[in-house]
This record gives sequence, structure tokens and C-alpha cells, in this order.
Amino acid sequence: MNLQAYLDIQPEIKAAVEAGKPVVALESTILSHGMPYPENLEFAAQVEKIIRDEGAVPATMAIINGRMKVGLTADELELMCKGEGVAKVSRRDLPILLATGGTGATTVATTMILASLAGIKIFATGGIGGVHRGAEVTMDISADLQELAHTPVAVVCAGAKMILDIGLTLEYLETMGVPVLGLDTDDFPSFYCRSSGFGVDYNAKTPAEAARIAKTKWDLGLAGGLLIGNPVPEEYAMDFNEMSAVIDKALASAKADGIKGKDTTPYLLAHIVEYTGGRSLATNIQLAYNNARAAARIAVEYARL
Ligand code: PSU
Ligand code: MN
Repeated sequence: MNLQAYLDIQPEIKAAVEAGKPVVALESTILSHGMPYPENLEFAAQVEKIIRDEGAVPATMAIINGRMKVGLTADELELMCKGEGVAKVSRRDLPILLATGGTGATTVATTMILASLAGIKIFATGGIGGVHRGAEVTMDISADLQELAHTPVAVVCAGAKMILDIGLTLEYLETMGVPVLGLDTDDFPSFYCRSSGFGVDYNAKTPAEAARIAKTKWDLGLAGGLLIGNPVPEEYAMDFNEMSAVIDKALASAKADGIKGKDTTPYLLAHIVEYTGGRSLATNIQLAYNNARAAARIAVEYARL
């Protein structure tokens, strides 16, 4: 396969990967379809800075004019943040976008694919997609979970939002053989809140321990990734009961508006921001910074192994 026909890796990132230096992958759907403009511009720059301050190289992913981009220029980041004409690209969409010269933002699933092609093992995001509530009827299960089953990347997240059925999401990951670690926590976090009522498989006390578990999985030749839950810092966490009510309201609104498929997650995210008067956006930004920092520390430890 001639990957160069499809893939552009920024020279700094390529050199870091080749030298075994720490690199952290970042997604762009969080920018184009998960956060409003212009708040996402400042966020995109800051998240990259946090990773650099920890001694790792950031690699934000996107599809631009039919090419897979590992690492974006300032102009390309702005294009993703403005989000005009920017598709949401999951695994199924990738060949279509590349063959037709399209432009799109990468989800967790697609970011894992690009990271894996570029040799990047650690990825920071906000929250992952999962089994949606009511999936027993809609069959709406994010492709992110299958990607975790197959693609060797460790994903650092603040858990999953309660827009999902977190219990079923964790069952699905168990079936697919994906280790779910907590970073210094026994509880799987629920994005805005530090716990979800569900536990993790193992509480990794330090970034070094998380890195060692990831390396061990891949040394064994076990396919797929790992999920690392990193709770939002206490001072930015939101009230569990308040968020449960907000999410129920957003879900009811989505149902009334007939929202389905790939539009569901962006619709719910936008309505949650609206219903909380923007407070949820501040939490979202802070938890993603926290994940970038943790992922960079894990990448630094992984590079030492
Ligand atoms: N969940 C969030 N914020 C996000 C997403 C999910 O709390 O921004 C984005 C991620 O890019 C994730 C995608 O991979 O939505 C999942 O979409 P879907 O449920 O359509 O698979
Ligand atoms: Mn879906």
C-alpha cells in the first residue's frame, strides 16, 4: 500500500515518532462538532501548548482536501474550528472523503486510525462515543468502540457522557477485550462528573503504570487499544443530579426533533451547552486540558519503556 498517496505527517511529528519521542494524538471533531466557535480556537491552541509543556509533541488530525493530515498548521486548525463545510468523519466515511477530495473532522475512531498509521500510541480527547441510551431499539453504537477493539492506541478521556448508556458501553468494551483503566480513580468518570456509578477494571495510580499496562498489552500481541478514564478536576466538576436532568431534557428534545445517527452526538452536545448557559463548555474545556496533560505524561513514560 502506498500510504504517501493519502497521508501527510508533519515533519516534526514524523521525526519524533522515528526517534521514539513522546507524541500525543488529538481529534478534530471535538473542535468542529463538539465546541462553539470561537471558543474552540483558543482551546485548540492551548491544548497543544499543554502537551508541549509536558515534553511531548501534539498531533491534531483532520481530513483536508482528500488527504489525511497528522498535525495541522494554524490555518488548518482554524478551518476545523470554523467548521464550515467540515464533515464528521468516522471509519466508514474515511475512504469516501479521501476518494472525493473532501474535508472533515476526525472522530475518536478516525483519529485512532490516523494515529496508528503514523505510529502514535497515545491519544487525548474529551469523551468517547459509546452505546447510546435506547440502543436496544436504535442500534446506535459509536464506531469508537469497535476501533478500541481493533486499533492499538490508548485513549485518555474523561469517561463518557450520560447521553450514553455507560453500563452498556462498559459491557461492550469488556466483550471486545478493551482494558478500561482509571487514572488514580476506581470510578469510571462521566465527563462533567467525576464518577458514573460504574467502576473501572483497574486503578492505574500513575501515568507510568498506565503506560506499562499499554505496552504489556501490545507486547503480548493483543489487538486493539485501551481506554483510560481521567476524571475532571474537582473544581470544574458539575453536579451529577443537575447534569442528569439537563441530559434528559436534551435527549427528549432530540427525540422531538427526530435527530438520528451521526447528528445525535453533536445535537446533544450543543443543547447541553445551551441548557447550562455555557457552564458545561467551561467544564468541557478544562477536562480536555486535563486529559491532554495526562496523555502527555503517559506518552513521556511510554517513550522510556
Ligand atoms: N462525545 C463527547 N464529545 C465529543 C464527541 C463525543 O462528549 O466531541 C465526538 C467524538 O469525536 C466522538 C464522536 O468520537 O463524537 C462520536 O460520535 P458518534 O456517537 O456519532 O460515533
Ligand atoms: Mn451513532
